[in-house]
Amino acid sequence: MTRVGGCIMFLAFSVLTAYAYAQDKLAPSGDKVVEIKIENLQFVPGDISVTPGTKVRWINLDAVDHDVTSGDTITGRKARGLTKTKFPDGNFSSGLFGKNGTFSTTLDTPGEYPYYCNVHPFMTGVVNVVASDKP
Ligand SMILES: [Cu+2]
Repeated sequence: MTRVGGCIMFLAFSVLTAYAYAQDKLAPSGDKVVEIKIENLQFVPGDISVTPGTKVRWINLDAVDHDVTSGDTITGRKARGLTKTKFPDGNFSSGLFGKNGTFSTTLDTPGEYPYYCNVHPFMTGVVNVVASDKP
């Protein structure tokens, strides 16, 4: 290797190292992401527990559009005769997203966050935000 070549290699290594360091700085330590898949008209897993500040990301693997709306629904036999069966609580609402689309939200306050899909109200899930490391 020539001396110039070695210098260029060293420079490239330095720049890459600095870049990696800068990238690392952008993501605060403890920045966690948990993914929930939407597949076959189901949220998978449908019930998860995360620590406060975790980013929860839903990814739609179905060919049809879905959304993620926090709140509760009443479905099936229990819904008969009811004029209102969806009860959004306003914590989060994704709007429709299609195949391979994602929606993310970060929940900082411990609690139970039920959610559903507006198009398919039988699709429900819950995110439990618990302060402990071991839910
Ligand atoms: Cu849906």
